[in-house]
Amino acid sequence: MKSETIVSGARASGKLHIGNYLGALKQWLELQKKETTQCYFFIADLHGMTTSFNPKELSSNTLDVAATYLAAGIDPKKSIFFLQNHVLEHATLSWVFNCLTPLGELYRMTQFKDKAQSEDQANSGLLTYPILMAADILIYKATAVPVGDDQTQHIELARTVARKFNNRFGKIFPEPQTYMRKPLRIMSLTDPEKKMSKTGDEALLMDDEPKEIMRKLKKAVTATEGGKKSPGVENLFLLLEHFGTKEQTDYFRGQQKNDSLKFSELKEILARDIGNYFVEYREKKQELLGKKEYLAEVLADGANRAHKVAAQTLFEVKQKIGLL
Ligand code: AQP
Repeated sequence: MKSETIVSGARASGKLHIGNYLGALKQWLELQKKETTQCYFFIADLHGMTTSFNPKELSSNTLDVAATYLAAGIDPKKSIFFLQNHVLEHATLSWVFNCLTPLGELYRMTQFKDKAQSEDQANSGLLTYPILMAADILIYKATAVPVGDDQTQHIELARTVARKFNNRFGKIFPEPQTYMRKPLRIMSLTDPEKKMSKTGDEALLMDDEPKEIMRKLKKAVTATEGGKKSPGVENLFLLLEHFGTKEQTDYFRGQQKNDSLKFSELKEILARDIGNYFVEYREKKQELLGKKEYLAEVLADGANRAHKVAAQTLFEVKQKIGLL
C-alpha cells in the first residue's frame, strides 16, 4: 500500500541544468526508492509553451528532457513517467481551477513578474501557469511535491486551490506539502542575483563536458562589494558542497578566510568534479537518444497509467461541481 503520492515535473524549455538537478531530479531519485511512495514524474510540455517557443524546439526539448530523466535514473517501472499533454485531464482540471481563482492571486506570483519582463509579449498561459501546475499536482491527489526553492509560491497556490475547492464543493483533494530537504537555489553564473535558468544566461548543463563547464565557469562573476559576501562566490561554494568533497570545501574556505582565494584553482576543481559526476549519465543519455521508439513506448505506457488515476479524479470533480 502506497501512503504517499509525489508529483513533479520540469518544463520542456531546454536542456536541464544543475539547478534543475539539485533542486528537483536528485530528490526525485531518492523518493523513487521508497516502497511506500507512488511517484509521478512528467515532462511539462504544456508549460513549455508559456514562454516563446517554436514547434521544432518544443518537440526536441521534450525528447531531450525525457532522455534526461531516464538517464539520470528515473525508473519507469517504479515511477509513472509521462508527457503532460498526453493526459488530457490536466488541462480540463486546470480550467475548473481557473474559474475558482481570482486574477489577483496570479498577478502576485513572482515568477510571472520575472518571466513576463523578459518576454516581448507575455501570453496568458504564463499568467495561468500556476493553475495548470495546481491541476498537475492535484489530479493525482499528491501529498508532497519535490521542487526547488523558486517554486514554493506555486505550491502554496496549489494548496489554496485545494482548500477552496474542498470547502466549496466537498473534500476531494489533500493539501500537498512542498518536499525540500533544504531550500536550494542555484544562481546564474554571470548574474548571481538571478537563479540559474534554462532560458536565462548560459546555465551549467548536466550534459556539459568538463571543458565546456570550465569555459562557462571562467565567466562566473566573483566580485565582492563593500566587504559583503559575494553571491557569485557563495554560489560556487554551494556547487562545491554538492559536487566536491568536504576537504575541498574546507581548503577553499580556508583560502577565503585568509583573503587568498584562488578562483582559477576553485573553478578547475569544480569543472572536473561536476563533469565527472555526470559521466555515466551522459553516456546513458546518448544511448537513449538513439532509441526514440523505446522512449515513445515508455512514455505511452506511463500516460496510460497516469490517465487511469487522472480520469477517476476528474470524474469525482465533475460530480461535485455539477458538470454532466
Ligand atoms: N536555479 C535553480 N536552483 C534550484 N532548483 C531549480 N529549479 C529550476 N531552477 C532551479 C527547479 O527545477 C525544477 C524544474 O523546473 P522547471 O523546468 O519546471 O521550471 P523553472 O523553475 O522555471 O526552471 P528553469 O530552469 O528556470 O527553466 P525556464 O528557464 O524554462 O523557466 C523545479 O522544481 C524548479 O524548482
